[in-house]
Amino acid sequence: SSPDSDGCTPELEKAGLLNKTKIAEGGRKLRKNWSPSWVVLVGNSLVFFKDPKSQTPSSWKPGNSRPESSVDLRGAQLNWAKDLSSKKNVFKLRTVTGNEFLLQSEIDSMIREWYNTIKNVIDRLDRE
Ligand code: I3P
Repeated sequence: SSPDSDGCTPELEKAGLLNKTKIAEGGRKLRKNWSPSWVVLVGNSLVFFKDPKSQTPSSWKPGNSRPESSVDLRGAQLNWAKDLSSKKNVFKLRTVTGNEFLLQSEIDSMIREWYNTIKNVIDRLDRE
């Protein structure tokens, strides 16, 4: 069980390296700029870290290093996005605020795991 037995620190659910590009900000389309991102799913948020060098367990503990950005999954939409990229294994995450991200991995099993894990969080929040 977690050392945080008071439940005040959200559970770390998943972390890994994915290719990421933001394609819209507040509904306004952005130019794609793919880059590797260290992605951490913690509580109701997907948190993006820029520096792939800081991939140690201590560095992605909440609060230990500064995220590049983070996404609130409440009300978010998740869809496979075959038609939005020439790359394989791409899904799109759209926030309630109209920010859109594409996430991608060359590893089929990895992208499927991320899709399923994020989907589960969104569905759980929808039921609350
Ligand atoms: C884009 C770049 C992206 C590509 C995008 C291009 O060109 O090659 O990798 O997206 O395709 O426009 P640039 O570097 O000149 O901005 P994918 O790799 O996801 O296909 P798109 O315009 O069809 O989205």
